[in-house]
Amino acid sequence: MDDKVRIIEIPKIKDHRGNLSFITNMNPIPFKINNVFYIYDIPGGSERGGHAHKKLQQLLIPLSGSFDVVLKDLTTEKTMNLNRPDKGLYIGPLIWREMKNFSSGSVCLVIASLEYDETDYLRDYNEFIEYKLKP
Ligand code: T46
Repeated sequence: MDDKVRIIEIPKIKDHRGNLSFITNMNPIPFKINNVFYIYDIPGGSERGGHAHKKLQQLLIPLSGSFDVVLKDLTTEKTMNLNRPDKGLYIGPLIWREMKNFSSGSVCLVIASLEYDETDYLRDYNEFIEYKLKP
């Protein structure tokens, strides 16, 4: 799973007025940006995700607060806690993700390589496994 999931450091301009971080196409992310969305006003105890993407790559950034991302491949599973707005989680294609334990007031920014397309989603775990095992 390691080549498809990793923390990417986002450039940070430190300043006595506060920090500024920036992302442009291909820097520091390895794809061209085609969709940007954010998840916010998340009620306590909510869980999101619960799917994989066939082709889409993305970077998840905890702009505020923190949350856990559970990542599953065919044989491996790991949980990553995201809590710094200058560290994003890159997730490549065909990785199952679940997002949980959102802290109060957390905001998750998602930068994605493709526009929203429901046919790119695998929302059933068994279907995800079958898709991965397909020759
Ligand atoms: C992902 C995680 C991290 C749109 O209409 N346009 C969009 O650009 C997106 C991303 C979603 N939608 C619609 C599709 C659903 O009717 O918004 C609704 C909620 O989407 P979903 O249940 O997939 O939300 P999450 O938070 O479970 O997943 C989202 C992204 O969909 C997904 O790509 O990896 O955030």
